[in-house]
Amino acid sequence: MKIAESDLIINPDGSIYHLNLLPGDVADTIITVGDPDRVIEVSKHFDSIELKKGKREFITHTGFVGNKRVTVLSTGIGTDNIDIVFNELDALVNIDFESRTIKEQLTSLNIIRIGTSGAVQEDIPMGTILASSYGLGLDALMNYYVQDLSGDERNLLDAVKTHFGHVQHINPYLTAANDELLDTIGKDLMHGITVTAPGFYAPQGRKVRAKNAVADFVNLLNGFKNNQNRITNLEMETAGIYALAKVLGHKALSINAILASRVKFEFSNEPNKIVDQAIKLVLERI
Ligand code: R1P
Repeated sequence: MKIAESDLIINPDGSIYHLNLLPGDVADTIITVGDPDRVIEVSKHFDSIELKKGKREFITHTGFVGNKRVTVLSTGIGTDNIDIVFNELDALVNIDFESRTIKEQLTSLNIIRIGTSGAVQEDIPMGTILASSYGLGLDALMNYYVQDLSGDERNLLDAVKTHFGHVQHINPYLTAANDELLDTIGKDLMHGITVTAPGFYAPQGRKVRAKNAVADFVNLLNGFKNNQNRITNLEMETAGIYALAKVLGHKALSINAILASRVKFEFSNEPNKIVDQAIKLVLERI
């Protein structure tokens, strides 16, 4: 079936609407970062760069690490941006732009987020590089997609919903990391459930001037336990990445550079160094 021009917008030069990329501009291994300035911090480690493009907050560099073709792309902040990035990346590889139809042979991308994050458990030191075993979304993105949960995901999500019982207005969703990427790129790293919030201040329990509607938010998160699973950290993209990757048939892993402790009320004095360690670790393992 032909996809409508209003549903999948292709620019006059044949590029996809927001990302400004042509099919073929992206590698099968894609690193996503939130901050557009972090793209160059990743691609400066590439052995060669074949392409640099961008539009809005979506900056893309594609090149080679050894023999491996890799793309690094900035998403900006939040799961509303993840919706755009993931649908457009998928379209670049899985939609024939000429006929506007889904290709018969689908491509499954490997997508690795390198992002920053705050810890919600006391025993997680600043500078930890943490791999998200699950993404737990407190934002509304997955109210608009049909998700097919595994038994394991369903049980864990049910336990979270019971724990959040009194906070009725949140409808959380949950997706596991891709096992293969977690066992390779995420091997030897601390693992945990990463909470994805729909904002940075009250939606992550920060108190500045406005009055927060959810009391003791960080304690609500760090008090959750289910078998060996606990909530380790907070950020703003992982759950959307995991959920949409699975819906679209891609593999995803989120690597978090822990720059803050939300329980000790501290922020790192060497954030760039920690992020660089996370970047080098991922590039060595992809
Ligand atoms: C908030 O400051 C931003 O930092 C974190 C959050 O997920 C959010 O995007 O990640 P990045 O450093 O990758 O942007």
